[in-house]
Amino acid sequence: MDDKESLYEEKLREFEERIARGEKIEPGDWMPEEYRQQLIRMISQHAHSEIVGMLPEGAWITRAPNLRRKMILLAKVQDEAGHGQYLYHAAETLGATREEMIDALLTGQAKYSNVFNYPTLTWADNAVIGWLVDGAAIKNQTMLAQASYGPYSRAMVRICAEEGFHMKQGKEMVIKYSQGTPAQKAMVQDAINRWWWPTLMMFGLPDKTSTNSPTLLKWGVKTRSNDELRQEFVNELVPELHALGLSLPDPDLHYDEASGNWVYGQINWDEFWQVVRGNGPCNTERLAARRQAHEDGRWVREAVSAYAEKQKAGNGQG
Ligand code: FAQ
Repeated sequence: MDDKESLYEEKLREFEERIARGEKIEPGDWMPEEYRQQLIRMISQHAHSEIVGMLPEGAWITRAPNLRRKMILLAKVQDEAGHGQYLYHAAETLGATREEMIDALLTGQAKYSNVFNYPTLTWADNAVIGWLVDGAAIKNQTMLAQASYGPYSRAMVRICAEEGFHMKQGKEMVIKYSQGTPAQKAMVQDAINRWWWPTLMMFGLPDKTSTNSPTLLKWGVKTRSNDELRQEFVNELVPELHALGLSLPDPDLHYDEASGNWVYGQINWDEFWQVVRGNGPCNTERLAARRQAHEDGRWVREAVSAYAEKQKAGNGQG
């Protein structure tokens, strides 16, 4: 081993010891390049998911059934924009630029959560997104609040507090509609039937095929595996939905006494890859909406940078 290699090994050992002691890695601290790249990948995908995730529910703001629901939905969609901001900032601390990340999203190179490429066909979809999709997001993000990278973990703490409210408002609606008129019950059941499988896919690939998990687990970005979190989510949701007289679109779903798990059927990973690779029902529409929003905001970005330039020139003169 030459000097350069042994220095690297020494730094890596210190880095791993810090993580094992539960210390946070902060911007500017030494970190392996692979750790930095994994974090930029995951945090930027997460940020894009929050921003694209505003669209399916945002489409219902003008059609909310009453003022209370409209105010809640407005607040929720606005929260998601804030989450995107925290996360883009967290990725910037690792050296990624906002322009690069946004460019990757708008050119279709970046991934974002599969689940936001499905349409919201009825009002009940907002209820089910709140309970199921936000519920799945919280399960994952509560773990990520323990992540070894300080800025990501702190962003998660703030985000989870808001996601808790999102989940509760969705659950409240599902409970209400499941006990409402036959039409309301049918509407919420239909929404569950359409969102169940895409929600399970949100947790990522099965452990045996998840390419990124080993690195993320080794360096404390994730502390639990995709399958563990998915199973915990299923175990929590199934009895609660059944208690409301709602069913799940999985003929193989059954309770296994030995493991204490609700065992679910085969997830359609072919569909998942179709959606993630750009061929889902709404990918084109989602990216078109983001591109339009980016274009509409161009004058704001130009005005802000012109103002900043002017301030700089002014300061220079002073
Ligand atoms: N969708 O090796 P793995 C929300 C990709 S936020 C799309 O298993 P990993 C809030 C993956 O990127 C929801 N792509 O990946 C809200 C990788 O590709 P790459 C988002 C996926 O990273 C609620 C490849 O497959 N949450 O909902 C997905 O270990 C309501 C191999 O996969 C986060 O982003 C997927 N579901 O595990 C907003 C949390 N799964 O990059 C509005 C942070 C996998 O190698 C309304 N992220 N892929 O080319 C994570 O925890 C992880 O990144 C996972 C995936 C669990 C998403």
